Amino acid sequence: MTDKMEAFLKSIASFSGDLSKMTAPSFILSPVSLTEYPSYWGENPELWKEIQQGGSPEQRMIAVVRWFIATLKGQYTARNTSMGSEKKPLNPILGEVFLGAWPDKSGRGETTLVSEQVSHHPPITAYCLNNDAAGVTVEGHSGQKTSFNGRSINVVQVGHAMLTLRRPEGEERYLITLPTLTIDGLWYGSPYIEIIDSSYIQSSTGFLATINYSGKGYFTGKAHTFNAVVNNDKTGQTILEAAGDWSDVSTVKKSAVLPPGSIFWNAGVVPREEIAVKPLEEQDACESRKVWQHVAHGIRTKNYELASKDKSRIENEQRNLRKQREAENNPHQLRFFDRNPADPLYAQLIRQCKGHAPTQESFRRKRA
Ligand code: HC3
Repeated sequence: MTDKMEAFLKSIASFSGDLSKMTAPSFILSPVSLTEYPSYWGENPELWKEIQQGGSPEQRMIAVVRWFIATLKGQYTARNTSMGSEKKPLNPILGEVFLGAWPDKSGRGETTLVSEQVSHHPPITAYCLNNDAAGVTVEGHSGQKTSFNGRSINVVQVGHAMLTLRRPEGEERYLITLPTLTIDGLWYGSPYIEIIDSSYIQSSTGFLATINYSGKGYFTGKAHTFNAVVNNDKTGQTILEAAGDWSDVSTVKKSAVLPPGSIFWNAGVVPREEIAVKPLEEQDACESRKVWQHVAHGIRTKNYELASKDKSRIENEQRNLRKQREAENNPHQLRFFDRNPADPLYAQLIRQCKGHAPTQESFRRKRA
């Protein structure tokens, strides 16, 4: 381990609060802002069509669970694949936005993403993905509470996602809670994520998916393992049990709808589709890649002096803007989202997700 890494670990050990604000060694820095991360929810657009095509509430619930499992590979392993290890993302500024889309292909329709930094302290990103052809919208927000236990970082995710499926007979909702992560491999200078504990998907159609995660421990265990059980709320009947590796292959263990032993999801054969974003010249000043263009360039070209100089410039401008707003009693206005301190839809569905600490508020895309 390098001296820099050792110094970094010592500083994490004595740090309490928001890890995203910590100075990390240069080799751990990512040129990507956290406002871009909601795009991981949209990288399998074909699966949205399949949700809508499900012929019964059971089939649609199973299709939602499959889509959710499919997103995990991108969410939690993408930086390892593209940059060699988990990295520290850029900490978005208040009002920073990330906009993009996955184009229409073979009639599946266009999927759009709007993501906005709705809070800086604590950092919270709100997002909305939409596909009119599939009749699917995913809205949510994401924040983190981090702690260090001497060996790994524990990240409790604050927030949730809500998938809305527009059907001829009315809307169906699927509340998705977010799993807890650990960041291991720090002592080897090669951080990676494992997902632990449980997360849930509760549908308004009366099904609860309980997804248990385990990973590669210090001595034993298999990386990226999950077991998902979907039960009917009223009858308690299990309509699906699926298990395997969320970043690779999983199979159906038990189901009233799918053949036991069949592949549930094979992350190895379906490539993740990256979002398309406007060229820099066409982006406005608040768009993420525009805000961070010099910092990102500095990190990519290992010009850390440039990166750090421009990062300080951005942070100073933010500090001044904050002071000015306070002095003028002119609070920041959200651009694309409404903050909803008590969402009744969320309150109704979260009750079923036993054991999950509820987050109070939600963010919904402003309607035109
Ligand atoms: C913990 C994390 C920031 C949050 C990232 C989240 C939870 C954001 C929402 C996405 O849907 C999923 C996701 C994936 C990765 C999570 C990041 C991993 C590392 C980063 C820390 C703040 C960085 C600090 C740790 C270290 C040592 C790598 O620098």
